[in-house]
Amino acid sequence: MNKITNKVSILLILAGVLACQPKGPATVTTSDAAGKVYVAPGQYDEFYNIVSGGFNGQIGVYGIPSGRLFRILPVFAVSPESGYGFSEETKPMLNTSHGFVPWDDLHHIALSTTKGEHDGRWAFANGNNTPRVARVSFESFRTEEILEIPNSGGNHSSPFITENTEYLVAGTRFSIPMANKDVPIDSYKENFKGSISFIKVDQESGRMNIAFQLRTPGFNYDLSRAGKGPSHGWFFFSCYNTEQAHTLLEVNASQRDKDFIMAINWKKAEEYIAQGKGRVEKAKYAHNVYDEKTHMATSTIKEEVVVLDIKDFPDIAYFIPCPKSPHGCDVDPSGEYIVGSGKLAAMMPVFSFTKLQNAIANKTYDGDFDGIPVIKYEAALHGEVKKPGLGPLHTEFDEKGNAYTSFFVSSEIVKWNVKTLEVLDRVPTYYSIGHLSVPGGPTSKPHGKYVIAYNKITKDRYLPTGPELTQSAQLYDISGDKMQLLLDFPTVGEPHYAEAIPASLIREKSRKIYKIEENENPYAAKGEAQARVERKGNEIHVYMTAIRSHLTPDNIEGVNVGDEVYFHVTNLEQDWDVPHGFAIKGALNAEILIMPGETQTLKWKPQQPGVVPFYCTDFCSALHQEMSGYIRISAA
Ligand code: CUK
Ligand code: CUA
Repeated sequence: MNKITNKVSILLILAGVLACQPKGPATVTTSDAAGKVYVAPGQYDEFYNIVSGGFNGQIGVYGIPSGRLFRILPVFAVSPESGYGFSEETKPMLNTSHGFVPWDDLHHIALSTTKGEHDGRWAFANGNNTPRVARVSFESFRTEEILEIPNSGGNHSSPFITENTEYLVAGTRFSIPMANKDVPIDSYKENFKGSISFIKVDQESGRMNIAFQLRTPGFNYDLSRAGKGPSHGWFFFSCYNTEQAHTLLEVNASQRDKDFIMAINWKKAEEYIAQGKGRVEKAKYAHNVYDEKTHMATSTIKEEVVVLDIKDFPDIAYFIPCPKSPHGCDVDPSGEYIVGSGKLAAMMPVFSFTKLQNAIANKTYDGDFDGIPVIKYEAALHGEVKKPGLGPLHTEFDEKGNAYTSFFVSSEIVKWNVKTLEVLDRVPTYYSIGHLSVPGGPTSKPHGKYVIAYNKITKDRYLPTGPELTQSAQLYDISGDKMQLLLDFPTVGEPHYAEAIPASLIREKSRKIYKIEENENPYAAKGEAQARVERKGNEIHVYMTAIRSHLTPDNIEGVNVGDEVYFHVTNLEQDWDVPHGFAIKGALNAEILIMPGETQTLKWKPQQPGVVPFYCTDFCSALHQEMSGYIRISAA
């Protein structure tokens, strides 16, 4: 065992020890802490917390400081609760070049910004597994767009946004042979490449389009952040496995003393693309859009991407050495400092954007990698945070020049000063924190009142529920010099990244009314007079309306075994918060849920003769139980 693998083993053992022997203090329930998280009945929380659901494939919406769960937004996973992925209108959202993929592993959230500040327009999220990014609207609180990412394997360095949401950036975690080439795995160094997609975001509609992809060396790309303020126009990526190992069995990927932070001048890349220097490559990927007017999703398969090979352009990319397997790569609110969190390193380097620019101007290089300049470590270094903790992962910031870094192995949050690099405070987390979030923490305008820890292990913190314990978050007050633990709250799914945003930016716009007269769904029945049943061959189309407290039509006959029945249910309500549901016995799909003014369709293939009841599934009035009907099925 060499020295390095030794070190890795020690870290892993330490992590194991911590996980097995949780130690106190387990509680901090002072009335002071309770008062700070208490949101009186009928009152609102100050922040929305938009939290990744990890392998649940969804996003959780919580209130801060109360930690109350408001909503689960399905993104990459079907949702029986809302009918997402079950209704005919939403099924295309989960289409990919591989077909219908109703699950994914959602890690990161990016809330849209303007001039580096949260603007409350959209949330973006990544699907790691079948590489995708999604856009959720804060008006509809619904996934409105999903874009598959070609040439990507494990879409982890994603999605991160530029200062004005010009681009959403998605970097591949695994390098792979491009264009699905069938090559021996041990030809890694020769054939495997990285790929980073720059996805243009339309500022009006939010629609995403892959503007270009950068072809990069065969590393693993873990996380990234855009520059802001002085560093606007740049993007920084943490890279590990710069050894380009294709098996991790011998901890191959951690042999080097330093890996890299890759600095990309995306404004330059944009110029080359505008000059037509990109090369068009074949690549299949799905682009799915939910239309607000028709209330329907459509999926389009696209065939091409434009590629720039960074090694062919001398002034797009630079490598900064960063010890050791950097995970998080975070930019402070001023845009000057870039924090590299080497998860196997004993200190944390902080780089200076000004110094990086000087190093580039003076060519203060330490050779190159594959033709791409490697900046001299010291030339870009602002300084190192010494012995901060074990296993640094992610850093967020407050507005007073402080940084908060999560340490997975030593299970703590450490507060330090970005300029002086002095460690100011540390608090334990229970246990093994992954990401953390300060409201506005990744933006140029943080609201440094709280930091929220998203933990990997919850041993002994909650009532046990079998071997699978709840996932969990913890809320800390950071308004004073010392951090104070206020609250534990469970989360649904494994929380990776999350962002918290002032509620005032979202609250009012989300009270959206879909006007029935603007409903352009071709199957809408915009009043009870339009409710009807039509036969087209063996298809039965039921144009149904729902309003408190009846479904129309509520007695349907003339349907045979072998017919395909489409229930197009239009919710005629114009009170913005009165959805109706619809379900029928034996349908392979779940229920559907129809928002006021909308139309959603449930498809059903009756298998046997008889009379089958259907009903509204969402309690909507005192006569909710009466919102039902019968359909008669006759032998074919
Ligand atoms: S990763 Cu989960 S702790 Cu996928 Cu953002 Cu760092
Ligand atoms: Cu409509 Cu219950």
